[in-house]
Amino acid sequence: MENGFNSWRWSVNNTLNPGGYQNWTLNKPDNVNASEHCGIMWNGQWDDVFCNDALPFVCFNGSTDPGLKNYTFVSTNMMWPQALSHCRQHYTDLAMIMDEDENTAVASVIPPSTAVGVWIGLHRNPWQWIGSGSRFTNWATGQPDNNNGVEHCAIMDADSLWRDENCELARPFYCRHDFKTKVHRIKLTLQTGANLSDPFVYNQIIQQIGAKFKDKGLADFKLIWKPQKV
Ligand SMILES: [Ca+2]
Ligand SMILES: [Ca+2]
Repeated sequence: MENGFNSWRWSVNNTLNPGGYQNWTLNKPDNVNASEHCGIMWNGQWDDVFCNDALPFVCFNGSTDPGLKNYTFVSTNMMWPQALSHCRQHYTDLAMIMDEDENTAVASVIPPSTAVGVWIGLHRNPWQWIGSGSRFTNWATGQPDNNNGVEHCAIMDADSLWRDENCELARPFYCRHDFKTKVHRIKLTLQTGANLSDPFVYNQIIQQIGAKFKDKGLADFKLIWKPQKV
């Protein structure tokens, strides 16, 4: 539950626990096969597992403040995203746990006969672009695999495909440069009998105006023309 942008957080407010309480099983979370991004309670402690596993879950009604939650066990097996929707539809959200008392309260609503882990509201976004909300990915087959549990940064190979790698390896890198775009509007009056809505005529005029711009030494521009009848 660190402050990193892809750290574990609670679904109800998508934020970290300000009090810092956590109750992971020893050596968890371990993100096996780089595919464990949702949290369960198992024997009163937490583990990260595959979000598409179908499991029972615990919802809560109440406030995000400690001690103000009523927990409810739902025995229907669902994947984490469906369990989240169910809790939000019928209760406040998937279980949020702020301290030891709340952890005990969640554990106490899970029937002792439950032989599997139980979803709680823990989740994380494993990969994010720094400084961008882009969701585009281009992973190589089998990647990311978090090999040896230490691959938390991404590289692009000569085949343009991505692989997760150890962040401490020294490698060449790409930087990002944002180009500023300027928009200019020019009003032209044409006297012509041609049909200006004809795509052929449209392209002819764009090409001729573009050629004039190039004659004047302009290199990087895009022309858009909107005919208006007078
Ligand atoms: Ca795990
Ligand atoms: Ca890898």
